[in-house]
Parts: sequence; C-alpha cells; structure tokens
Amino acid sequence: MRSKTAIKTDILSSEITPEADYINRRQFIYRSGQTAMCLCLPYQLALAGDAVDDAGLRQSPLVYSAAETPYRSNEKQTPFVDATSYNNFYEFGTDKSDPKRYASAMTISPWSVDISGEVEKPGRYHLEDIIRPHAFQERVYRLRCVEAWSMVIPWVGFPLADLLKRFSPTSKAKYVAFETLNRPSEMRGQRSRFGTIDWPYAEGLRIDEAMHPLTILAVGMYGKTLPNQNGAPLRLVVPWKYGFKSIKSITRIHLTEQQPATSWNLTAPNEYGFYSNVNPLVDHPRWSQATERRLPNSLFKPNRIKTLPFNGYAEQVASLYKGMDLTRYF
Ligand SMILES: Nc1nc2c(c(=O)[nH]1)N[C@H]1C(S)=C(S)[C@@H](COP(=O)(O)O)O[C@H]1N2
Ligand SMILES: [Mo]
Repeated sequence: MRSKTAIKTDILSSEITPEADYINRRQFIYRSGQTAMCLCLPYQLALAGDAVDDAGLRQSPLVYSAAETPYRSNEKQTPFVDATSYNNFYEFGTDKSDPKRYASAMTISPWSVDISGEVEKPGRYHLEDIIRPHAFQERVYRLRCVEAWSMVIPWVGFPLADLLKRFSPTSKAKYVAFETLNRPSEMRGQRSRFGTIDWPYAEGLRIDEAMHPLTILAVGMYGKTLPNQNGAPLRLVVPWKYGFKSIKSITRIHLTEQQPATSWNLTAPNEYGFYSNVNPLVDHPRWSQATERRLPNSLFKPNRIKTLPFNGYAEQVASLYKGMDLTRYF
C-alpha cells in the first residue's frame, strides 16, 4: 500500500548532517527571566511566541515578550516532571506511567519521514532535512485531553504550514494524514494482544486546519529536545483539538483528496469524531466535557476549571467551522 522510495537528502539543502548530530547541533540553551523567555540556538534564532511566521522578523533582533497571546499562554505552566510522566502513548501501554517507563526502547535516530500523496515533491526524507530549514519558536499552549484533564506546555517547534509549503501541495490536497512509527519490536503496546488500536496510530487534519498558524510540529518542550514519551523526535500539536489529534513520533505525512481514517474514530466512531475540536457543549457519551482537571492536581486541590470552546482558541479558529453543526461534526 505504501510506496517506499529511496531516502532523499538533496532537497532544499546541500548540507548533509548525520542524524546522530541532530541533538548535539541543536543544543537548546534555555534562558528565563522575570519578563521574558527565549530559546537561543547556535545557528538559528527562535523568537518569542508573538513574533510568528514572518521570515523577515527572523532576521531582526530578538524581541522579548511575556505578553499573553494565542501563541503564548500566561497560565501557570505544568511542571516538566508532570508533563513527562503522565502521558498517553498507547504504543507503550495504556497506563499513564507506561510511556515514561518504556518509550526509551524507541530508536529515534536515524529517523525519516515519508511525505507522499498530493505534493509535487514526494519522498522519504531524513529528519535533519525535514527540520533544518525551520527557525524554532516557543509556543506555550494548553493541551486538553478528551479524558478531561489538561496541561500548559511550552513547546519548541515550527508551523506545520511552513513544512507543507516546501513540498508544494497540489490543488487536490484537501486533507493531511499522519502516521506514527510502527515498530512492535520497540513498542510493547503494539505487541499487546489486548489492544484496541489498529497500528500504526493515524491522525488527520483538513488542509486549512493543517495550514493554520496555531498548528505546529514540535521537536522540543521546556527548552529541551522532546522526551521519547512525548513523541520524539517530531510530533504534531493542534491546541484547539483534543489531545489525541496531536499525533506523536511521526513517520509519514500524506496529503490526500479524501478525509483520512483516524485511529480513535475507527476504534469508537460514536465517541471520537474526525474533528474533535474541544467543545464543552458536546459531552463524551460516557462523561461531561464541561470542565477539566488542570494538572498537577490532588484530592485537596482538585484544580477543576471550566473547559473553553476550542480550548480557548475560538477567536483564532472558530471561523474555520462556520456553518458546520459541531454536534454532528464532533
Ligand atoms: N502515536 C500516538 N500519539 C498520541 C497518542 C498515542 O497514544 N499515540 N496519545 C494522544 C493523546 S490521547 C494525548 S492526550 C496526547 C498526550 O501528549 P503528551 O503525553 O505529550 O501530553 O498525545 C496524543 N498523541
Ligand atoms: Mo488524550
């Protein structure tokens, strides 16, 4: 079904870097201060979250800002330890503690990504070639799981739109499908006989959702490269949708004319739709979505807060769904 072409390294860059160098060359130096935080990379500058996708801005001096913007929530950030030990990554098991315990078995170098379907430059590309042209930005986003818990996470990444444009989508590219690594030898959840997911984990977006400036591919969090349990080396982050849309450890990006099948929708179509926009008005068949538990919480500090339409990003994304019945397209 999938065509495997030879790995290309010649696109967009003549400089070839062995993948082993990936982490070393991209040492994240994290600075934080009272009023500002920024990521400073040796050969690229990452801008504060409100200086978004203007290539011209990348050349200008860094602007420090801690202002609340859609790209940078000012809410209290979830401690690193919680964001990296309470995870969903069913390839490693269904317990929240399984990903941290078992994801180190996943080989993330070398890593390649297939880009296929409705693009003018399909191919299988080394991770280095996927990410090298992009300046990293820090995005502080709320992450709202469909299970009604949430976190605030500082991601490091770049707009998915910038990546897709490099491969020249055709006019037939109406959707983008994503797949996670399929490697049972390293992913004990994929070996389990009791799994409900048909591997590989698959997700998808409509092309306008994929091109939206809030949608990013993350390569890091908290100023460091992504831990395996959070989806190293490359994962999607779509902050206005339930967390399961933010697919981890991506090995395939496929542009298509048809709406792609997605893992949770295949598993339980009455519970998980293709769109899966965060919506406090549409309850999960088995629980309410009106509120969420903001992590970390405890018995004495339940930290239950109201869930916002589109996870608080309605101003930026509600127009994408104008005229759609969000009860039907949940
Ligand atoms: N490949 C893959 N991606 C995945 C999942 C998964 O099981 N497998 N779980 C999803 C769910 S349900 C959530 S809430 C987020 C959790 O991301 P985090 O562990 O980095 O917080 O990852 C999503 N991406
Ligand atoms: Mo989730």
